[in-house]
Amino acid sequence: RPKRDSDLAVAPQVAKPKPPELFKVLLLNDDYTPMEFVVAVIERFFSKTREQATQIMLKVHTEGVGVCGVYPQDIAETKMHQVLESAREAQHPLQCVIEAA
Ligand code: TYC
Repeated sequence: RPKRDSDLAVAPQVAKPKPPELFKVLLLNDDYTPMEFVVAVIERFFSKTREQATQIMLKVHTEGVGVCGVYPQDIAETKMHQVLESAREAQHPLQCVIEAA
């Protein structure tokens, strides 16, 4: 039979944007970092109010770990690095990690 345009057709490329993978940014407790420093870090880098930041800090202090926020991977990594650099600068042992949400 005669060639038709449709003989060459391929599956149309349909854009299917996936929502980004999300990561939790966690703070870990230690015996030395001042509570006030932890609260200030949570306010500054996770856009929390002083009241919210204090609640998160106290959860970390009593339970050992707490979630500061949930973000796409690149943003979560940036926030973790900002926390670690701020702690290093102030010579506090505060630890921050990310974990798949
Ligand atoms: N445990 C610390 C203290 O008693 C306070 C603290 C809270 C440290 C949260 C780290 O992620 C942390 N000074």
